[in-house]
Amino acid sequence: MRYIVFMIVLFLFGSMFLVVSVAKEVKISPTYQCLSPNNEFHVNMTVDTTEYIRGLQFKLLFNSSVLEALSVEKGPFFSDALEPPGNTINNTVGEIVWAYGLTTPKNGTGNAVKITFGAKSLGASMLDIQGTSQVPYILIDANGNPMTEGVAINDGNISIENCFNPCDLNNDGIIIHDYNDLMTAYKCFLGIRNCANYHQNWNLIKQEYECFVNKFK
Ligand SMILES: [Ca+2]
Repeated sequence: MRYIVFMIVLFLFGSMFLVVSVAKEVKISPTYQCLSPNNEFHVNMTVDTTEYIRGLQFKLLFNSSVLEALSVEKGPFFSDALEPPGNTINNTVGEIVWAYGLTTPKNGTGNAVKITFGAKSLGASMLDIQGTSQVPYILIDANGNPMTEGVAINDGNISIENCFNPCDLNNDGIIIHDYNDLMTAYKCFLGIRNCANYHQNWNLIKQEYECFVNKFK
């Protein structure tokens, strides 16, 4: 019996290690933003890797009739990264092709790239992260080779419209059980944030609570 328990524990630890050891992810955060036209906003490309990486190379596709890419900058996770020549923003086709190389390989989690967009007109755009012909899986390993094992890639979505939803104060598309909306309502109530009609308006706090528990009509 003890032996079986020991084997089960060993198996569980083993599978945990397996899950941890292969974790490699590149994602756009936040995953969803709703904005009004003529706004500038930014998204982060977040890297999460237990394996050491020496850089990344990606193509990001967007809807060029809705968005205009204004700049691509290093995020804090890539603060010591170098930029090879050949990085381009193409606002005609809606494509960013970019690469960064790290002087010292690193692992961990953080914002590697910050991309600023301008919202041109009403509509929607996916922020579709892809590999390039040189680096199909986006990340480059510590030896400078493209990682060919699966890297989880999570794209972003942008919606340009008249976004105000009384149940979605932080405009992230999450309406029910969003603690951040509750906190926003509370900050508006206290006057820490400047929000139309919210200051000391107890009815709006109650309304946000009804949104939170999905009882707002
Ligand atoms: Ca929300």
